[in-house]
Amino acid sequence: MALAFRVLSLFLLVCTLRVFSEHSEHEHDLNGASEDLKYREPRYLLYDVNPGEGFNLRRDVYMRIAVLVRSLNEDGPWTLVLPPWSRLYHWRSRDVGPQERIPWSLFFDLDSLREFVPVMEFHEFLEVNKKNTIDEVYYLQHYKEGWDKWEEKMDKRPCITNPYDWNPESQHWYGWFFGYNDEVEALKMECISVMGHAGILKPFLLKNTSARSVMLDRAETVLHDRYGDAVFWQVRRSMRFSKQLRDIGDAFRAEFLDSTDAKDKTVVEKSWKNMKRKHGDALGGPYLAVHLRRADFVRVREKDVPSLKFAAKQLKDLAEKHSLNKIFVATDAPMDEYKLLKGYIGDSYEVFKFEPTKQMRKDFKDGGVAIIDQWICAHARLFVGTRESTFSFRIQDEREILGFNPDMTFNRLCHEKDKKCEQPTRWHIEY
Ligand SMILES: Nc1nc2c(ncn2[C@@H]2O[C@H](COP(=O)(O)OP(=O)(O)O)[C@@H](O)[C@H]2O)c(=O)[nH]1
Ligand SMILES: [Mg+2]
Repeated sequence: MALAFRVLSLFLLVCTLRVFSEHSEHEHDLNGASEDLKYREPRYLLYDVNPGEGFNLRRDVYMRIAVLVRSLNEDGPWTLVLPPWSRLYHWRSRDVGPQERIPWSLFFDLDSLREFVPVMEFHEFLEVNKKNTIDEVYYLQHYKEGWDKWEEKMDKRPCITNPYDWNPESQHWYGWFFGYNDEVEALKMECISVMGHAGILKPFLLKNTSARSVMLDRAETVLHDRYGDAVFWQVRRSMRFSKQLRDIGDAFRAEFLDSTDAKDKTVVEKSWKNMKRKHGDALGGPYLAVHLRRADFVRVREKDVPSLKFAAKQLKDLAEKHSLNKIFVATDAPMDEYKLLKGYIGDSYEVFKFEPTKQMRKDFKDGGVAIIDQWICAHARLFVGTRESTFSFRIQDEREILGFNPDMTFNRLCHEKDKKCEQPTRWHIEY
């Protein structure tokens, strides 16, 4: 079954690539020389992110790089190689098997991603690449001297820090490579100081290197070309969660929250391209959802994270105001904190939390369970998040895509001392 799936996905991938190259400007006679075939082979762009970054910022970095690769495809076929998910800081569960080398297909719908840009998994790349080396790695960094005025620029510079090591035996570079450090090496490694948007890398990739596979490490160093424009939203809309995770979330909504797409006006089109909702189109299920970010935030964002008691008060006030009797809680808090919160909310409201089965946790790991929480939050009548949490931000964009009234989305909990309680910036969808 797993093998059949892999064969099928490889086949689909090859089809996608073919379609892509058929539109390329380097169209040649298919019966032509091997030279032509060589030209038609795609180049591969790989990337990685600062190891300390969490899942939801990584999703944002994908968007920046996907826009770059799409733009590279105006010149010739390029494929974006998806960085496997390995050992993220927040994935602490010990009883779910190793949380390493997780392919994107566990979390995302790759066919949907491919409607924006050609992508492939890293293990697929290793298969088509036929060798365990990446041609060139560019480690992005800031300018050592800092900067006084913003200007777009990039320069090859000595590395300020360098996590890659030269292997004198193989004459290659060792590196982390998404947890494939025992198997994969790079032929060349250099550092580039850069200040600018992801698009600044395009001329470099087209003119200054002809390597077949190029990896950009610390890709979060470059910014979105245009944050919040229609292209930004296209790539965001293409980032659909995998069907299996959405199904689990939907089943939970139906069973406990009296929430179904037809009733809540959140039916999704088969392709994201056909989905152009307006604010207010979606109603959402009859529940309030909160993303209560705790764990490290209690320490590092002390001023923004309310006490559990004050969080409970805010939730009760909101539920009452909107006549909602059910409260769904997505949180990274330990169970005892969740129980305290539930106690503070009291018996006037039904309080829910998604509790995965042991098998679900094994199958989908901490990352998958978090996505199910996000999906359930995305379908609530009213959503309240945590300040500066990218986990909350991704729920907000999901709700923009579904077509909620922004008043029901851009809300957050506040600390008891924060009398102003400024609400989140409203990043509205553009088509
Ligand atoms: N299941 C679940 N996990 C969460 C929740 N909030 C945070 N997490 C976990 O903690 C991580 C937080 O990191 P990140 O994605 O960077 O979001 P941020 O740190 O809030 O900006 C998530 O990726 C999840 O693994 C939650 O409500 N439910
Ligand atoms: Mg984080």
